[in-house]
Order: sequence, then structure tokens, then C-alpha cells
Amino acid sequence: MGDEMVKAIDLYQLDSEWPAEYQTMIDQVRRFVNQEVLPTLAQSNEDATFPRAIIDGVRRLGILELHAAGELDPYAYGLVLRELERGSSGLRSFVSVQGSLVMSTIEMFGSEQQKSEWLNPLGTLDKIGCFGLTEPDFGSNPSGMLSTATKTESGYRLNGTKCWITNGTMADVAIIWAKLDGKVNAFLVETDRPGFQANPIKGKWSFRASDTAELVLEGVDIPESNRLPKATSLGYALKSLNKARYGIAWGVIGAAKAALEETINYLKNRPQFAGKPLTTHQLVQSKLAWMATEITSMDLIAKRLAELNCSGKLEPHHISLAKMNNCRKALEVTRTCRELLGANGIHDEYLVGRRMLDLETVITYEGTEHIHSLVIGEYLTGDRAYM
Ligand code: TGC
Ligand code: FAD
Repeated sequence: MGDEMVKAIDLYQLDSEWPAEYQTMIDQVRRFVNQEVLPTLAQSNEDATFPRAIIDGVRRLGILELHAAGELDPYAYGLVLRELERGSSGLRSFVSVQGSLVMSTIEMFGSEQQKSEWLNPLGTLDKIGCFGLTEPDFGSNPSGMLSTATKTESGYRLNGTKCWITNGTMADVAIIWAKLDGKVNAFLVETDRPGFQANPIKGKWSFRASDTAELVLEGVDIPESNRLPKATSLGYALKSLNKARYGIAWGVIGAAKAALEETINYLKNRPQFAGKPLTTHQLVQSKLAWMATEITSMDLIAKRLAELNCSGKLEPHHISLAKMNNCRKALEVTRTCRELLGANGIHDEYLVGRRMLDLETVITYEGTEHIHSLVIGEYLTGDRAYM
């Protein structure tokens, strides 16, 4: 699979318009994905473990340090995530959680002391972070969360359970959202504190090569200085989610492009009926054209999202539209690719099936398709239809 084919499905030549420094970044990330990530994924998937060996490579790319220094503009950040998700959705998620959810939350809502203690080691990946919002009984509706923080003499005592937490067992620090006097607040919890437990979630058929955990907090004492002073309601958690959802809208394009690339290569080399390659059949070409069209529209939506972001006009319903559309289309593209590979489409030797299964997670987390459609519906009508 060469880089050329990806360029070939850039039908509107959007990539050719990126400045040289973005192109260099795209090439660097693509090389890392091809050389260091893709070869490890089959085994990680089989073992259901996150491939920790690739953390060094992500560190070398310096993405998160640039992110922390504010040197990755929204276009560059989106393009990097798009390239990472050409590897796997789990890899992009590892970076999204560390950068968009953990570092950005500290950056936006933390104290100066919290920033100076955590941003540097998180940026260099010497420390890993996770973001605990979801609970077993409160996913789409986090405002109902049961986790609590109670004031103690020197700080807070945390109790509660968080579920489906990415990077959960690897994390050195967890951002835990819990109710203090009935209002959602955020707290930094070092994961070696007594009473903190991270249990891996087993039995996943999606995101197998990602670290997903249940976090149990039983009387975890933290000092006053661990409360994020500016994260004092659920709205702040949703501001952090905006950043990650933005990245997802870009990332999933990478999964769709890589799947289409693999599929075209496969079909060109797969003769059926009179020894002609499958790419010569009209029904096949119709599906390829549909997928290329959807990918082009995903790219255009992401680019517009970046424009709105850069001009300070980005609003939640813009992000919901992009997250909802691009996840759904990426899932449909990978499913169509799987179908076009026939029996081989269900085998681990090819990546399309795994990409499709991983996208079932991506369409679910960071707000399900229903939730994003309700955000857009509320914008259109002024009526809230969550209840
Ligand atoms: P609601 O009353 O609508 O809002 C509460 C306050 O927040 C404001 N707000 C937002 N602010 C910034 N950005 C947004 N996107 C915002 N949406 C709402 C809102 O204006 C209000 O402000 P104020 O000043 O009036 O207090 O809250 P609600 O409880 O009714 O919930 C709305 C809803 C359903 C849209 C929200 O709860 C939601 O988005 N639910 C989905 C939950 C979710 O996405 N969870 C993700 C968990 S993290 C994760 O999945 C990580 S996956 C790993 C990876 O990313 O790779
Ligand atoms: P539910 O809220 O129970 O929803 C179930 C179904 O009901 C969905 O189809 C949903 O759309 C629908 N539904 C719910 N409410 C409505 C409504 N009002 N109207 C119409 N339909 C509705 N969370 C974190 O905090 N941090 C993480 O790092 C993280 N990582 C994750 C990693 C993985 C692999 C997965 C699978 C999830 C992760 N999550 C994480 C959790 C994720 O954000 C939630 O799964 C998601 O928000 C949905 O919540 P739920 O699973 O409880 O589904």
C-alpha cells in the first residue's frame, strides 16, 4: 500500500493545498504509522492489549509537546489525527485523550501550579493521563453522575465508579468528574493514591488494542490543590469534549481513506469472471465512487470545521454535525470495504474488518449519533428533545 493511492482518492486535491510544513508533518506521521504501528496491530488486537511500544514513536513525533506549546493550529492537529487513525482508531484515541481531554482540560481549567506540574510530563508522554466522565449508569447523560467529592480538612474525599475509561490502567493521573455539593467539578487524582483502582474491561470486540478500564474510587483523599479551580460545572466537561470531538471528526477520515486504499489495491489484484480484476465491474466501481464521494465530503466538512475554529466561530452544533456525519460515513465506508473483500474481509490479514469494528466504538463515544442529532435538532428548532 503506497502513499500514492491515498493521494489518488483526494479527489478535490485538498491535500495539495496544505502548506509545506503541514505536508512534512503528514509524511512524518504516515511513515511512523506504516513502519511502527501497522506491523504491531494484529498481535495487539489478538492479545487485546494496547501496544505500549508505540508510545516512544508518538513521543518522537513531538505532537503533544507542540500541542501543549500551542504550536499545532487546528488544521495541523486535525491532519495529524487523520494520519494517526490511518493506523488505528485506538492509536488516535490514545493521543486524543492525552492531548484533547487531559492536557487541554488542565490547560483551560487548571491552576498555574497544576499546569507547571503536569503539562510538561504529559506532553513528553513521561506521564499518561485519562479522563473519567462516564459512569456505569450515566453515559449519554453525565449530569446524573453519582460520583461525589466531599470536603475534608485538607482537601477532598472522592467516591464513585467511572466506566469505559480510555488509557485507564496505564494512567498516572486521572481527571475525575464528581459532584461537590451537587455540582459537577473536576479533580486531578494520582492513580497510586490509596482507594484508587483501575480494572481492565475484558471481552471487547471493538477497540481491542486500546486500554479501556473501569475506575473505582473508594474514599480517595486528595489535597485541595488537586481540584481544577475553573472546572465548576458540567459545561466545562463539555468544553473539553468539544476539543476531542473536533479531533474525531478529522481522525475517522484517516480510517476511511486507508480502508478504501486497501480495498482498491485488493480488488485490482483479485480476478473473478473471465480473469478480469474486480475493479473492472460496474457494481464494484459504483461502490468505490460512492465511498470516494463520501470521503471527499468528510474532508470538506473537517476543513470547514478548522476554518470556523481558526476564526473563533466554532459552536457545539458545528462539531456535532461533523462528529455525527464523519463517524457514520467512516463506518459505512469501512463496512462496504469489508464487503468488497469477500471472505478475506473478515480475516485479520486485512485491516478493513478491524477498522469497521473499531469505528463502532468511535460512533458511540464522545456523544452517540442520537445525542449529536439532538444537539443539531435543538439548534434548528430551539426545542430540547433529550427527555
Ligand atoms: P446542558 O444543560 O445542555 O448543558 C450544560 C451546560 O453546558 C453548556 N454546553 C456546552 N458548553 C460547551 N460545549 C458544549 N458542547 C456544550 N453543550 C452544552 C450548556 O450551555 C450549559 O451551560 P450553562 O451555562 O447553561 O450551565 O447539559 P445536559 O446535561 O442537558 O447535557 C447535554 C448533552 C446530552 C448534549 C451532554 O450531556 C452530552 O454531550 N452528552 C454526551 C456525553 C459524552 O459525550 N460523553 C463523552 C465521555 S468522554 C469520552 O467518551 C472519551 S472517548 C475517548 C476519545 O475521545 O478518544
Ligand atoms: P447510553 O447513554 O446508555 O445510550 C444507549 C443508547 O441509547 C445509545 O444508542 C444512545 O444514543 C441512546 N440514547 C441515550 N439517551 C438518549 C436520548 N435522550 N434520546 C435518544 N437516544 C438516547 N467515557 C469517558 O468518560 N472517558 C473515556 O475515556 C471513554 N472512553 C471510551 C472508550 C470506549 C472503547 C467506549 C466504548 C466508550 C468510552 N467512553 C468513555 C464512554 C462513552 O462516552 C459512552 O459509552 C457514551 O457516552 C455513551 O454512553 P453509554 O454507553 O452509557 O450509552
